[in-house]
Amino acid sequence: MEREGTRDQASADPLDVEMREWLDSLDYVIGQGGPERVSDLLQLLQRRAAQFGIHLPYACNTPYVNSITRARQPSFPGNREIERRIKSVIRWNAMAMVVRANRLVDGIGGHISTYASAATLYEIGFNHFFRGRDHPDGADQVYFQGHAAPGIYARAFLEGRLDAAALENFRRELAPGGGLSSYPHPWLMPDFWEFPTVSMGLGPIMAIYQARFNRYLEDRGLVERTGRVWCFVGDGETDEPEALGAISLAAREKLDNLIFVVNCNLQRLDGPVRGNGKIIQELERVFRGAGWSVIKVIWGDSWDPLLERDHDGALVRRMDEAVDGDFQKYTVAGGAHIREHFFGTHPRLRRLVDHLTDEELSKLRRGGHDPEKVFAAYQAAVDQRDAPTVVLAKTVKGYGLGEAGEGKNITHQQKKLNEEELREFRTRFGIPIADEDVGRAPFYRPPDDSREMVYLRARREALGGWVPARLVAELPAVRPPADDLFAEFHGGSDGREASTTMVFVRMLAKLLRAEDLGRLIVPIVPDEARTFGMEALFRQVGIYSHVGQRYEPVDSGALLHYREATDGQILEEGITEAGSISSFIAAGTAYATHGVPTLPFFVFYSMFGFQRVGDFIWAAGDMRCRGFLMGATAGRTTLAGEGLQHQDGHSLLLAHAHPRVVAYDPAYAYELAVLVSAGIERMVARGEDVMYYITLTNEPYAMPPMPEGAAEGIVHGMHCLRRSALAADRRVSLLGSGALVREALAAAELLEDDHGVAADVWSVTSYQQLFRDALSVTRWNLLHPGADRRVPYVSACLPDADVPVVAVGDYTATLAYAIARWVPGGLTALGTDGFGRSDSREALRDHFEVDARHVVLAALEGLAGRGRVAPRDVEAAIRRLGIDAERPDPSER
Ligand SMILES: Cc1ncc(C[n+]2csc(CCOP(=O)(O)OP(=O)(O)O)c2C)c(N)n1
Ligand SMILES: [Mg+2]
Repeated sequence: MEREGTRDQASADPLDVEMREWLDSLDYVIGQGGPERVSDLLQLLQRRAAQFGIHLPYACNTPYVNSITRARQPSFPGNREIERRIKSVIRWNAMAMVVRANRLVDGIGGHISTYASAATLYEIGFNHFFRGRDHPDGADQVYFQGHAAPGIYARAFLEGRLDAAALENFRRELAPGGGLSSYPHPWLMPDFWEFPTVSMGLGPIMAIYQARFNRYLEDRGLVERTGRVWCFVGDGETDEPEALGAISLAAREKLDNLIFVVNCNLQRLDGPVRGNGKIIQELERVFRGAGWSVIKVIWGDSWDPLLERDHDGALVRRMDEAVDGDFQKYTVAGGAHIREHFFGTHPRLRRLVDHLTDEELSKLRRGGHDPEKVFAAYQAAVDQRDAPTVVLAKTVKGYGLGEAGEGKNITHQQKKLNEEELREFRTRFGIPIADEDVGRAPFYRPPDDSREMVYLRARREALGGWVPARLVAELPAVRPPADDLFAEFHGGSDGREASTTMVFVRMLAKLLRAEDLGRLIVPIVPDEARTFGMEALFRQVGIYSHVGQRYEPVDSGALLHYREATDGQILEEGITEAGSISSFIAAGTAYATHGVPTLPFFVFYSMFGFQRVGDFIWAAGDMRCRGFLMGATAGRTTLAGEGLQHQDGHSLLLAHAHPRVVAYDPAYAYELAVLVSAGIERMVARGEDVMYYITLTNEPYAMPPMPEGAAEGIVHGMHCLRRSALAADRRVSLLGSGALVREALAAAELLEDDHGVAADVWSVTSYQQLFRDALSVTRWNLLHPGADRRVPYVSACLPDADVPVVAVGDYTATLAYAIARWVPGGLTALGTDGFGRSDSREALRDHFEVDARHVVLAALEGLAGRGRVAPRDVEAAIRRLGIDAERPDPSER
């Protein structure tokens, strides 16, 4: 700074002369040698300086100007005027959609200002880049910013894909004839939206793994060619850890099929994203540091002449110096303010804009609103090789809303424009709506044969069809696995001990070899393959790596060495559940996005599943994702030793609420086999949009053979394991789940041997499925009072109100209590409420009061309640079982 001051005062300073000479030399090389030569020379100088111990300060930032100078901008291939008119009409309809919806139903919501800021970013994409399904080079996959949806609908309206009635019912999906969903929801609009993005941060990471999965499909020969992945992100959204959390993967994998466009309108919901700093510079640092190509689109063309006259760099310095809070203010405060506060800080700067009026100053456009600058950026992005690209585009939030909100802090939630504001909007964008009509905010579509409509259709045709569009093409027939694949698991283990995890790994290995289906299976693990004993698969099918294996693994001599291969099948994601579930989603939706029905099996620590990435699983349901979520090391007391943060006693409770998740807690190999087989049948053969969540445990025990006819009950949620042969009038039914089935069986023996109580034992594989069935039957009965009563499956299994029912499981008691309403005599549930802790299984089951002794106690107590056992006998049993009745409640410890 001081040096600059000195230069101003004395132009004959020898230092100045020296500087001039250096700059002249540089100009010469730029003129003669081109950019590569310049870059080589600068690097040479830098290395030379380093030899003398001189290091440049570390900088990941370039000056606050466009990455692509005017001189390097490609010529614009489109018709600027027609594209502007199309965009204006879309702007109007997008705004009108929200305004009309809120007039009809006050408070129905919707967003105007986000799309208003992003219209050029999208329209350049639609007119020049986004490839549809018919494009010979493969369709692009576009992740739209969720709350920019009105703009995307408004374009589809012009395209003739949505009619005015649909727009009229924006956010009123239950209106007659249906309506448009608030945000991109494939579940609700399965022909239109592909990617749900409105839970912020999920879109960006899903897009990264989508781009990587596309490479996987190509490398494994499952798809010949895939298109590009475009992800539109809000600048505020980048605060979400998921949004930036995987960007280094994208660079490491050299995903040049991936383009992020960050709409830097400098605002989020409440106010500025970085009032005291600069979001574009911050993101530039982060992305460059991670190895991305970064293209900044900051200034529109009206700034170019000013920058070209900025010989001493004063303007660029001022651009660097002003913070985002200032830039937001310039949008709102007008030309005189900009002259005074931005250019007025230095006499030379002020002189630079002497020839411009205040109005002209206020119209100096930002780069993200300049079609040619945006086009240049996208062109550079698609031309980029070996790295992903992020386009950082500076825009104005609520662009065009004027007094109604442009750049204001309230703009995010602006949903209502008065007549005056509508008129201004109409005039600013030249929409042919008469003064007397404008107050109604009618939708407007140019005549079909107008130049705009002809142009718009021609562009989409040239680019291969509509975007977004979700299509489920006729899928190739996939032969189901042969029956004998599962047969071995039905037969039991002959007394040999195995855990359900071990059984599953064996099943997976066999499935991977299955004809047809095998190659479609995508095993996914977040660095836990060894934990689950899956390392044999490394050799069998290999770990996917685009570059293969460039090193000799340390364990190369071992049979099960760490084998990476370009056609490897396993996605070994490293320690990222968010990344793994993103891969799961890409694989589980490939049937729709690529017409390839890949079937993912994501195996993870059950504790780090629904709890950690539940929002992704919710989005996966919305996306109609298919696949298996395998929650290994499940059960609060079954995973011994690992303690409070690992022991999962509630993932089934979380899974319970996911509409498209079918959740199971199997105990035995044959149950697992029946469930996996049923899941494959539903997802692959019948094409149902469901995901299976299946818990796996690491407790080894002998696997019994499958009882005759058990399969149906296993799928419905419960089947009988043991019918008591005891002819006693005191009977109980014991329900066990997962590994705790064995506690129920042990309790049955104790009850019979010590108390003369006949005990039937059921394995409940899914409280969720029992609950859903009962709920649906109850609803039907409610709506059909005159008809014969239907009976829920669980009530049919447990019909006798006189027989106490005790449920024991390794999950919170809520799970079993969910069905209590349909168990005629009610039930007592023993569960594992409270934090887990490290100890042996035996100690933990005692602690949580879910071992066989506590099941016996609950059964006796149930009989006592029915007058079948005397209370003092229950007290005696407590003593005999060694239960301390006064110890603290485990759910609070
Ligand atoms: C996970 C999550 N948290 C909060 C929200 C609510 N929300 C919707 S839009 C928004 C602000 C978005 O700001 P930005 O990302 O900058 O997008 P802009 O509208 O400015 O383009 C917020 C907080 C959400 N949709 N998802
Ligand atoms: Mg923003």
